[in-house]
Amino acid sequence: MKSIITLALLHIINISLYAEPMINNVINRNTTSLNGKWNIIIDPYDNGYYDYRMQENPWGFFRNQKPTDKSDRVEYDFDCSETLNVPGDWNSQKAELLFYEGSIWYKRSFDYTLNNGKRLLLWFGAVNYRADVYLNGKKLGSHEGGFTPFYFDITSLIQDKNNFLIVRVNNQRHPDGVPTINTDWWNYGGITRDVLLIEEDSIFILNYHLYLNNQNPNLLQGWIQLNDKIANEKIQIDIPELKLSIQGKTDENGIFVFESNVKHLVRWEPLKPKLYSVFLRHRQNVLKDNIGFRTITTAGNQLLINEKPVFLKGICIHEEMPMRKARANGYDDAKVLLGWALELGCNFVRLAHYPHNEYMVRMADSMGLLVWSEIPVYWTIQFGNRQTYQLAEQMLTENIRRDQNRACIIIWSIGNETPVHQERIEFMKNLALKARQLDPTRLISAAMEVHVNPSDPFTYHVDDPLGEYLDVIACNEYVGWYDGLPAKTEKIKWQTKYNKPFVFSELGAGALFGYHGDSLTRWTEEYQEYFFTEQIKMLQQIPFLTGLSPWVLADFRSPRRQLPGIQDFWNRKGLISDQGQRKKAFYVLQKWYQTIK
Ligand code: GCB
Repeated sequence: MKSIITLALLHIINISLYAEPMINNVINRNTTSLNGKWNIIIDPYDNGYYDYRMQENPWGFFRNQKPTDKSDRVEYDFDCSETLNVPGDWNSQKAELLFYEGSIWYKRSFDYTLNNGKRLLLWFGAVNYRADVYLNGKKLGSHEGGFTPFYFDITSLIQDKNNFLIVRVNNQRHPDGVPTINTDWWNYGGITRDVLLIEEDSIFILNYHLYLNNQNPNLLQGWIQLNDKIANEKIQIDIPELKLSIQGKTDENGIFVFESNVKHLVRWEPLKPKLYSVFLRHRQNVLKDNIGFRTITTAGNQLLINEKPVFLKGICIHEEMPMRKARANGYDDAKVLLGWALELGCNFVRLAHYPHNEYMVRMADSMGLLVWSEIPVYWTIQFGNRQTYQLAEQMLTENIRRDQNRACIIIWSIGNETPVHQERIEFMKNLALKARQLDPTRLISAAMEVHVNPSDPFTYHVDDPLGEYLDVIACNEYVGWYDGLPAKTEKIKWQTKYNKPFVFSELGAGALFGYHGDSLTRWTEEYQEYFFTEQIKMLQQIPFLTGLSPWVLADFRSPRRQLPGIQDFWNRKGLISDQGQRKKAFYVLQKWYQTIK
């Protein structure tokens, strides 16, 4: 509870920090889609980018012009080149791109008539990993990070006809990247989420956050930010179902900060989600959103939603459609993945290990599934590198600013399994502080490691010093898979020095669907079933346990997982197979979850 109060104070002090130019709720804005087939040039040597003869105009040779002088590259022509679907990863679209890590140039032409006084933004839902964007021969900028949105203001460049948009997409892994070289998921490259043109007035509502005060559920609070620091602009918030209308004016930062008492509000609850239509008015424009309101607090190891303790019956999910062997995107995919979680009996999902697409979060909001949202600070990134830190902080900011109005999200996770040492503590501590500053209304966590003293091998401690800076203590454990056999769980005693909610953010074992044997034969469904049976017995003995999210909902693609005939580039810890079949362990967990109220 204490930490939440501190957060509220921080919020008051830092209100003027809401200055990052990040747009939200693009789904409900006036947009034109640039999705569809884009022409591509596969450029494994990055000739389009690095050429000492073309320093001044690296993009130039891809312009769709007749060669006019010797500097034009006659070998390349977008118009007769192949195409790829946008949104979409390239790996699943062409067999020869399955393992491709390098650059692909994407091109799309379009017409657009922009009326006087309007503003046009070019918005990308996500590009993995790096994007360099050029419009009509001018470089707009670059973006690093594969799972969050970004945009450019193209008002001054747009022309009525034949706009020529080029994006160099590069998915090479880098030691100083986030994530770094080594992960356990497929490095899907491409323009993996929507590309939209957003038309707005020159002054418009850029971003906002509406929430209930965690200590006083009758108090609605928040802020609305314009795209410019303009004072005295009238803002009105309407929630017709509550007969609520709040009016006010922006301050010198272009921000309207408000609070208002609310009566008879039906709160958003897990599995009973109530969303309100909210209308934000500025001048003659109205921006609509569907927002749920709830409180979240902690007391000792309890996690309370609307003052009621909740046990997190969770599952981890990768953003992948196993049957399509492709990145998941859109409402249909979200419905399948989250539908599986509901069938399993979950009230909670951990969206691992990076921000999932916005459809996923909106679907969780309307299904009533609580969400753990994470950034890809994973394993051994360069904790001592300032630029790497900046990158992680940028991803955190982009993630929070996109999703802060989704009631389903209760936890911002700042990373997964990061080794304990001083540089890393500094790095993670700063991320935790940043997350609180950006959103003082939610809990902060990270999936940490377990610590065992050789002198006492069966007492497992969760005592990572990072825990001081977190609201929820979470750790991954693999007793019975990487760590002994399933029966080892009987001997383990769990201890944590933190009096905070305690969650197992992962536990799991591999099994190939349809492979049967006895319960001690690895990779069989029976082993995985036995693993879950033993784990559940252990979990039931931990009085301070607040929840879990086993690893993982469905089998997922990973280059690390090669065992022929069993893995074949799939991590097999899914409770559901790559063809969507439920493995035996699925029913073990389902049965347990059904008994927990
Ligand atoms: C972990 C990682 C997860 C892996 C999993 C595994 O601890 O957090 O990304 O996929 O283990 O299967 O080993």
